[in-house]
Amino acid sequence: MALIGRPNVGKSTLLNHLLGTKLAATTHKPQTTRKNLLGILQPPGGQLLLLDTPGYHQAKGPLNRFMVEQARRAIDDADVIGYLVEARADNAVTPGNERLLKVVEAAGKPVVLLLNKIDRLKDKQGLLLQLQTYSDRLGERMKAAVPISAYRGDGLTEAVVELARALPEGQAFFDDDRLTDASERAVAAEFIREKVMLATKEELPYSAAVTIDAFEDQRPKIVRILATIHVERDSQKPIVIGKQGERVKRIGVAARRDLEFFLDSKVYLELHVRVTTEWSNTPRGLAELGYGEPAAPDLGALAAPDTDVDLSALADLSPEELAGWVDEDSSSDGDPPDPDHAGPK
Ligand SMILES: Nc1nc2c(ncn2[C@@H]2O[C@H](COP(=O)(O)OP(=O)(O)O)[C@@H](O)[C@H]2O)c(=O)[nH]1
Ligand SMILES: [Mg+2]
Repeated sequence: MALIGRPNVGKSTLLNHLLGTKLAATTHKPQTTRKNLLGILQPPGGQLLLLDTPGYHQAKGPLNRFMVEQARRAIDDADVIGYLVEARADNAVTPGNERLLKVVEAAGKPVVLLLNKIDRLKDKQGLLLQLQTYSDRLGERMKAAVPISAYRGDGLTEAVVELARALPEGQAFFDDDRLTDASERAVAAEFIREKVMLATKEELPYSAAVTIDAFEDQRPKIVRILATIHVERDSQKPIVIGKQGERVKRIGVAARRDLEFFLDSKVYLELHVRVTTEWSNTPRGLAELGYGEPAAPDLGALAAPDTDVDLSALADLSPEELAGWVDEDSSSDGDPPDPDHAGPK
């Protein structure tokens, strides 16, 4: 299932609280999450796959487009949508949520509405107005609505129960001790980026990215990590480094603390700051810093294309014959066209 919502509504906080450990980066700044991140919740006798997503917002520029595309893809792939909205005491739907609500309506999937940050809401009665609005709009698709505080933990058991109830039964995908499908390297990069965001206030908008240059796992002794913080412009470098390097040092100390907890090991962390000009403005720059298409085709790419050919004869083929067919197809014209040789311009 996918955790969907506007930037800053608390999706990543919810994921972390449910998993009982910090996995996703969370800050008070919008657009902290840039890429979908899978958390695997393992209640007794089941497995819930929760996809944390970037906030749904109006996309300007390649990085924002990538982020919104991630959220859309999560909606497409999910069996159930966990739709987070900020709890409020009236029936208003903010313009941002209105756009997202339309996407959720169009997806036609079961929705569990999660009204987050109830700890900040004084007038709990007013929640009913908000609930009614969403229930009118989503109709039967809305399977449940649960007021929660992702931060404090209120309502989370009920939220999980409702999400699990809305999910179809299926095979467990992962081993029962897995927390995520993301690599430790990827998580390390996110933890460091979170600390950069927290340490830089508004001076450095959203132009930092982190790559891991080396990850030497010498557990149980130590994990040695070398990472680069990429900024877009020369003027941003001193903002991250700080006076006599004090800021980057603080970033390192804070990131190392989280990493030692996550990796359950002593960690040696070395950070470098580099200007990677306009990395967020080109698809190539984005891909190089980890915001590109995954190397392996995703399920979307493997979906059967529309065809008017009668495929019923396939049913009579043995598996061996079928394998032969598939091979032959993919070596001739089954491959997607090479974008660099896509014919006359
Ligand atoms: N008061 C309150 N704050 C919350 C709650 N959940 C999240 N937050 C805060 O909202 C901000 C955004 O959280 P985050 O999880 O990064 O939001 P995301 O962008 O939806 O992933 C952070 O400062 C969180 O501490 C909650 O239940 N109550
Ligand atoms: Mg987030």
